[in-house]
Amino acid sequence: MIWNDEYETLPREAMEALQLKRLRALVDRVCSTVPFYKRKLGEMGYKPGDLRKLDDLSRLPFTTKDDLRDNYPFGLFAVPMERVVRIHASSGTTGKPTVVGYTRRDVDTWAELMARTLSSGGTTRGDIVHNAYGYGLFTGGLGAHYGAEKIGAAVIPMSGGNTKRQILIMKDFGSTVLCSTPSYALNMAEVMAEEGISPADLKLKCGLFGAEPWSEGMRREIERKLGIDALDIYGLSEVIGPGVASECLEMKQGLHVFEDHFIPEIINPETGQVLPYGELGELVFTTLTKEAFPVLRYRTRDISRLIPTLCVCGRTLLRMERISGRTDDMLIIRGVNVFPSQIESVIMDIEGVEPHYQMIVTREGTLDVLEVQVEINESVFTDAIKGLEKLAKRVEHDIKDLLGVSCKVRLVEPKTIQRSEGKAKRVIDKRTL
Ligand code: DLL
Repeated sequence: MIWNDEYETLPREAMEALQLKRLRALVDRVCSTVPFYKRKLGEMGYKPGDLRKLDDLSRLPFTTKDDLRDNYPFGLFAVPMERVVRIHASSGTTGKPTVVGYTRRDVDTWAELMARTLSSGGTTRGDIVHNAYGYGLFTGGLGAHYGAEKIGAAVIPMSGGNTKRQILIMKDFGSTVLCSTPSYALNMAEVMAEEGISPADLKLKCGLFGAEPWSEGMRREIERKLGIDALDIYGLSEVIGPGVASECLEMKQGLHVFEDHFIPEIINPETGQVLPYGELGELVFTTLTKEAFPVLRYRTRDISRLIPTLCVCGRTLLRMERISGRTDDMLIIRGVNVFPSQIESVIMDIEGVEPHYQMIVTREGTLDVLEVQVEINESVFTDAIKGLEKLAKRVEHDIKDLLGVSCKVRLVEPKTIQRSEGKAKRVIDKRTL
C-alpha cells in the first residue's frame, strides 16, 4: 500500500528536478549555518550556483562519523537550540555517541517517512502496531511510534525486553503488525514456542524488521515461525533514523529509498569514487529536507548496491539491495573478506543447527583465526558424538566452499548463545591489535 502516492510514484525526471532544487537549497543553507560545511565547501572553492546538475553532487565533500565526533555534541546543528525539539544519539561501539537533532518539521517529516514504511507492509487504521524497538536515545522506538500514529493505527509502545510479557500482550491485545529487530523477532518466536503459543493464536500479519543486517534465510525462518510477511526496513540516526528505505510487500526484493528526502550514492570505500548502478560499494546519503541536522554525502559504512529497475508495486523510487554488512564489520581472515551475514546465510541452509550463532576472532601469531559457534537444535542434541562431529564438519565445509574461508566450527548446546532484545552482537573480536 502506497502512503504518499504523489511522491512515491514521481516520474524519474520530476524526481530529479525536485532533488536538484532541494539540493541547491540545502548546500546554500549549510554553507551559511554550519561552520564545518562552510569551511569544507570553501576549501574546495564552492560558490553558490556551482551545482548545475545532480551529478555535481559527486564533487562535494563527504561527511564521516569522525566529523560528527569532532563536532560533538551539537557542532553540526544547522539551527539554534530554540528550534530543536528532539535529540537522539547512537551509542556506537567505541568513543562518544553521535548526536542528532530534529526541529518540529523534521519530526513531522520523520513521521511521514515512517508512515510510508509501515504502509509498505500494509498497515492502516484499525491495525494494532506492537512496537518492540527500544524507546530512548535509539531512534527505532519513537520513529516507528510516530509513523504508526500518523497512519492512525493503534500503537503499543512496548520497547524491547521482557519477552514473555511481549507475547502475552501480543496475544491478548491482538497485535497485527510487529516492529522489532529481526534477531529479537526470532527470540520472541522461540519463547512463543516454549510457551506453547502458535502463530494461529496471534493476529500478526506483518513485521517490519531492521536496525541490523539479516539474511534471506533469516527472513524465511521468521516468516515460518511467526506466520507473517517479514519486511526489511533501513535507516540510521545520522540520516534521520528508520524511514530512509523500506521493502514493499509486493516484491520483497530491495528497499525503496525515499528519494524525495535523501539522495543515495554508492562509492568505492577505498577511493571515494562514485560507482554505477548495480555495483557493490559503500552507501552514502545526502539529506534534502532535514532542518536541524542536515548531512552532505554521509558515509554510512554500510555495503549495498542500487537497483534502478522499476518495481511491480508502482513506486518509482530506486531500490537498494539489503545490506550485506558494514565496512567496519568486515573480517579479513587470511586475506578473505567475510561478513557475519554471509556466515548466517550458510548456517540457515543447514539442517540440525539453529539460526543462533556468534563469531569469535582471535589471533595466533600473525594469523587471524575465526571460530564460529552455532547452536544445534534439540533433535540433534541427543545424537551420538559422532553425528555431531559430522555436523560440525559439514558446517565448516559449507563455509569454506561458499565463502572460501577456513574456520573452526564449535557446536554449542541449544539456548546457550545469548538472545538479543535489540541489535544482536554477532562478532566478538579478541584480537589485541
Ligand atoms: O538502527 C535505525 C533503525 C531503527 C533502522 C529501526 C531500522 C529499524 P542506528 O542505531 O543509528 O539507527 O544504526 C544504524 O544500523 O548504519 C546499519 O549498519 C544498521 N542497519 C539499520 N537498518 C538495517 C537493515 C538504526 N535493515 C545502522 N539492514 C546502519 C542492515 C541495518 N543493517
